[in-house]
Amino acid sequence: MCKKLTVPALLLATVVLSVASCQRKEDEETIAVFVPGILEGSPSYEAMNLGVGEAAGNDFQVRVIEGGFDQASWYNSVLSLASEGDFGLIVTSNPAMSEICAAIAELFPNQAFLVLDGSGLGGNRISNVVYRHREQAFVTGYFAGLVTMSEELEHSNPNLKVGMIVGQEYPQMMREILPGYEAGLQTVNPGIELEFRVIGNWYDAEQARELAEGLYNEGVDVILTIAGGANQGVISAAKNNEGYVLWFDSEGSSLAPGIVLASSVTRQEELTEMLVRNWIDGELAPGTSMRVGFSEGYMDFPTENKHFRKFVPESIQKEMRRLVSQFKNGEIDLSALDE
Ligand code: RBF
Repeated sequence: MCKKLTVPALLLATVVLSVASCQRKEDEETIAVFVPGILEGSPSYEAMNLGVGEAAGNDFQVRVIEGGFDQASWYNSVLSLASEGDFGLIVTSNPAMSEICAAIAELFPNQAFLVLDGSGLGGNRISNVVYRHREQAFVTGYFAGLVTMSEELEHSNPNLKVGMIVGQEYPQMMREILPGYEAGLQTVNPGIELEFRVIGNWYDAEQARELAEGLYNEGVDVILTIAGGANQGVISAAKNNEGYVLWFDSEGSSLAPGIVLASSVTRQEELTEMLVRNWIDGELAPGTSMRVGFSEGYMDFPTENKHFRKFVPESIQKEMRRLVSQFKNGEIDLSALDE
């Protein structure tokens, strides 16, 4: 039974432990992290995994299950996790997982689910976080526009051509990320052309490299890559062709300073940690769906990063600081387009 206790600091650790076990039953103390793909190289999955680990600490066991790239198998994999009944909470991330988890939650109403980077189509049994990807992509597109227009950046050429390489087409990509990126580019200059390429999976770095080589050879100077493990191929092509790369979801500039010029990040690790802690405290209500972006503090375009300050011309830095603060303080709001 849970009691309120006032104790000296010395006993605090014991109390924290006993409070935690009050709040969740013993048989619920295992958390499953279902990775729809593989962990390595996928920014949003790595961040989710770190966030779960931080919230779980030593009190909760975490089992990480990599679902692999056969997307048709994910439903059955999660179904078997839920039917095992060993997991108090199943955590996962990507927009396709909302509906999969919602369907399984109908069959196992006592199973808690947390879907990060979800679609919002999760019904009222699962907890869902939806990112405002349109604004994330708009800010990235605006920056790409400034890069391709720049006369100061060494590898920016006179063509007004920008690239984007993605793992696959899916509703959030086609309805929010691609149009958001394009709108950002065209706000800088309506004459900028976008070359969009799809790899067809989230792992083939060699194919990503070939696609990126092709784009750089056509006169593209900067490419946004959203391709999980295949992102590495875009970096290789940029190195061989004196091109620039933009990163999505996590901070990527340290992977290739001066080549990965900027990143638009989500605070997926912090959000996961916070929401898993809420679950531990018995406060993660099923059916909650948060929609978050810059103004809620869960999205950013880090302009104070050391590589950004070193490699991006001062005038572009200044313009990006202005744009980012307009998103943060709500002066620019694209959310009406998402409804
Ligand atoms: N992003 C990755 O980084 N790696 C992946 O393996 C991956 N697989 C995905 C599979 C599906 C079916 C969908 C809809 C998205 C996937 N994403 C993946 C994209 C990711 O969830 C997110 O939308 C993008 O990273 C943009 O924020």
